Amino acid sequence: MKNKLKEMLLRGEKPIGTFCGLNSPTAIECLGRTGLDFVIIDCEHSPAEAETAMELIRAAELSNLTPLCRVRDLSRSAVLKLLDVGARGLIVPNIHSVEEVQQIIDYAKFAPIGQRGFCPTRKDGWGFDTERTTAETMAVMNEATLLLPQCETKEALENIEAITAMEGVDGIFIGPFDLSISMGLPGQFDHPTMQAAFARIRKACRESGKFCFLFTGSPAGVADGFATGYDAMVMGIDTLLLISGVKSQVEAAKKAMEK
Ligand code: 3PY
Ligand code: MG
Repeated sequence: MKNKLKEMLLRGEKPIGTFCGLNSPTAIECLGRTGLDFVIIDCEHSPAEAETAMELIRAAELSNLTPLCRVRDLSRSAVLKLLDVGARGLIVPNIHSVEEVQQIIDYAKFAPIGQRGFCPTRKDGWGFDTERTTAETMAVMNEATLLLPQCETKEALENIEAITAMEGVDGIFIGPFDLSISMGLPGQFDHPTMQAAFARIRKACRESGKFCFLFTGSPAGVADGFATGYDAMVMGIDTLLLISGVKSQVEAAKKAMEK
């Protein structure tokens, strides 16, 4: 049970991922040929549910992309189903408090860290992948599964040091849009108050030995993010990448036609 993304993070490499909104296994296979390291199947903002996520996870595994999922809500089944179909990590949106994070840890991590429910499922080849005991599988899965609450509310920001210190939290995923909205500065990522918030989250992650992920819309944003000290960058959404890629080709074609 490997997690290529986690191995890259531990080696201090610079993994780049993107969100899936197309929800097509073929699109994931195409992404596997682009140099990306991981994909995030988005069950929050896209229509995908766990059944669709399973097919997309299969495609990602075949394409050497680490499959992460963003959960649709904070319910037990939302967390458990995505892990059972093979997500190698969960992004958890709209977090406010330590109590909410503890609930998510309880759902997502096996004992002794949490109270995740056990059943032979796709995650461990229905029990046929290895000769491991149940206890060994639980320990391996805890290790190979990244739990990344999002910091995207002002309440989560206020509690960020306590959240990053929690056992079971592997890192923080900053949602710049929702955080800026929650702080009354929609989309103003360069505002000094936002920059101070981002720095506070990075510091909390660094001091507790946790990974810090940031979402950005552009290649320049990826380079800036790594230069600033983020551990992983998420560049856009496959839908947007499709539109901008085709749009620039159409524009280039029209320009060439003028010659
Ligand atoms: C946000 O910016 O709010 C996000 O959740 C990015 O995915
Ligand atoms: Mg968000």
